Amino acid sequence: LNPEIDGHTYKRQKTDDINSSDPKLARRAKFEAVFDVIAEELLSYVKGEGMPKDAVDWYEKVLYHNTPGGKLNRGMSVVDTVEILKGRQLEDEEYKKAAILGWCVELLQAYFLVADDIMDQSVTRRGQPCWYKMPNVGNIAINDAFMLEAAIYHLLKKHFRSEKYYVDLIELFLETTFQTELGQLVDLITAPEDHVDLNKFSLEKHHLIVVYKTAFYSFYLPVALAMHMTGIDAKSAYDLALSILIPLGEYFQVQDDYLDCYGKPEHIGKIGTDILDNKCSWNVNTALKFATPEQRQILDENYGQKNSESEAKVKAIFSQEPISIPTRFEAYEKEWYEKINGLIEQVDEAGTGLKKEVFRSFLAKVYKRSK
Ligand code: GPP
Ligand code: MG
Ligand code: MG
Ligand code: MG
Repeated sequence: LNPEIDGHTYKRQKTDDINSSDPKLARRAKFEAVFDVIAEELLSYVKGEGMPKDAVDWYEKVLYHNTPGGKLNRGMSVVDTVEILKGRQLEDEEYKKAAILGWCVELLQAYFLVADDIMDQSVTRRGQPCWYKMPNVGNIAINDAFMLEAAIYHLLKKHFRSEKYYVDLIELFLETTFQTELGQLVDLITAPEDHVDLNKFSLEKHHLIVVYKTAFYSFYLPVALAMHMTGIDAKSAYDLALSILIPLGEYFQVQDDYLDCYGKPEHIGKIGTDILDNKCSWNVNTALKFATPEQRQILDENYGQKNSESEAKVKAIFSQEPISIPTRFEAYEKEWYEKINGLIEQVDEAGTGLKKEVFRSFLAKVYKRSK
């Protein structure tokens, strides 16, 4: 690793912000402070196993490079949801437990992203090089991804083993991981590198991919964790949560696909690779639906070709009439916002113990996001 970066450089010393008069900043800083605690727990476990100092330092860098530093929507939603469901501010111990579950979601995300960036051959993430692209990392990133995942179950055992919902938490993480890996599988095999066939794409296929690769872990998981923590156990309540959070997750991944092409790398923190990677994205599926025969031919010839000239030709077609991806995206966003709000309005609060505000606050976090 870059020798001038010692392990501690990654530590966030944001404790000052906890007392900030900006409530959003203070909230984030309070959540981030819990990461220092769990990172320390994981590192002292590794030290206790007698691992050499360079291994401990390596794991510290893996944890800090890959886990904090994102938007933290998923992790902080666990805390927000517990608070909304309890209808009051959390006591210190409750807060800490909810935040640990939140960080477990962020660790799951870190695990996925380290692996996803290798598979997608991405270059940057959150404004820095992807982990596997860092000096001296390379294929070690594969093991690092596994160790980010292992941290989840270590922390669950340490902090939740005596809770009656312990097994529910483990099953939920395992099940959600499997669903995400299924989504990733379909995402990858629908985008072979050496054989472009746009006839294999469809918006139905896209729907399947995004629900599995994104919606379960990003939207259902944080809320379901909070529901377990607050003692909700009726299956009907979980089904209801799923029926809103899956469409919300689909909307979120459509935004991700849109931003892959139309977001500014300096703003979204990553350079889009979907066109080069032959991905079954919302953009290309929408383009295929409205393309003229001439536009279709240009797409057939250039989509998924690993060169920037072809990529630029595809981008130009995406913005041309009658395809007009930006205009269609705007319409999609409006339609889904209304659709999801409609679903939220129908939530039976008394019958399930859920609150509309759980979903409203999650929707507010992602609506019209630009990164
Ligand atoms: C997002 O896809 C999906 C994931 C990050 C899940 C990965 C799952 C694994 C089992 C590794 P994406 O490639 O569009 O995300 P991004 O645009 O952030 O690279
Ligand atoms: Mg990717
Ligand atoms: Mg991917
Ligand atoms: Mg993407």
